[in-house]
Amino acid sequence: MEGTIIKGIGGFYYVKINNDIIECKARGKFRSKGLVPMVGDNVIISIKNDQGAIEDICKRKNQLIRPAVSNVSQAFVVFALKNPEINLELLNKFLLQCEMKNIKSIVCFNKIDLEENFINHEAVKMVESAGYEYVFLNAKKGIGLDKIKDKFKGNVTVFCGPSGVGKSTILNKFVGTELMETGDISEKLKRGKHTTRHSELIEISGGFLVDTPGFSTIELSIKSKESLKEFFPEFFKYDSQCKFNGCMHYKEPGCRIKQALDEGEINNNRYDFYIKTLEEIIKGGKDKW
Ligand SMILES: Nc1nc2c(ncn2[C@@H]2O[C@H](COP(=O)(O)OP(=O)(O)OP(=O)(O)O)[C@@H](O)[C@H]2O)c(=O)[nH]1
Ligand SMILES: [Mg+2]
Ligand SMILES: [Zn+2]
Repeated sequence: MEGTIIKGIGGFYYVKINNDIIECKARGKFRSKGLVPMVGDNVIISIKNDQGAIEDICKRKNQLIRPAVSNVSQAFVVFALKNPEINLELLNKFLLQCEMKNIKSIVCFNKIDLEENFINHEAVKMVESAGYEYVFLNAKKGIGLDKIKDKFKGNVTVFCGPSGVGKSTILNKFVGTELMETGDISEKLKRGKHTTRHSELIEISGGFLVDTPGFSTIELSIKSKESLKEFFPEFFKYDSQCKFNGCMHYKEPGCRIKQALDEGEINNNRYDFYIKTLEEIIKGGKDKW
């Protein structure tokens, strides 16, 4: 039987199969291979005397470290239009991280109540120009959340973004309890900040939601400077149109991407971020921000 690990506690894994949740132990053979089952894994299990056993782990599509979840298909990248101000570079880092992990990203611009002219915000123009989906939210009032809910079906979804933007507020609305501490509460309960919580998958609208926000720290794991451009989807339509094969859209003459930049087809902030990241890779040794 095949199912999905939705929770792991003290050596037990809880595997969801259709409408059942089966408590399973992992077989010893995983340990010897250095493979540990994780939340999100699709697994083959057997059941004997009411005790489930994980027999095999299906190949992972991807793997996040914080939270430790595999097979994430979709990320809502949350930023607040104000309080805190959007850091465009950081937003691009989140988008790049999702591309590298093969996760579809949808940007959530939260706190629209604090920014009158939010539609013309620099960040919105940038995200639009790069071709990413985005939604506007007022999480506190629950405005726009239905647009997110529609997208859960068939996905394993994670929320990510910097501190204070409203991730816990949004998750609370979906999970329906005060499971996630919001900023207001954690002020009062400082010691709660260090309690380790294991992530769980929660079934919502025909999909799974990771119940803790993901990667506020970002790992950059690009194998070569040549592959960076593959993670900028707005470059794709100019594929093979540069003068030189293998053009890195950097200092090469006859670059179609730089032409598109001059013509305003490619967003300045996106290109600047691409070059900055490329230079960091060229300088070498940088595998973390
Ligand atoms: N004005 C306004 N405030 C909001 C909105 N959504 C959330 N907030 C407030 O923003 C603050 C931070 O929200 P959180 O949900 O704790 O943010 P977070 O992203 O979980 O932050 P970390 O846990 O530090 O990563 C809280 O005081 C929320 O009440 C919104 O749409 N408008
Ligand atoms: Mg939070
Ligand atoms: Zn080029």
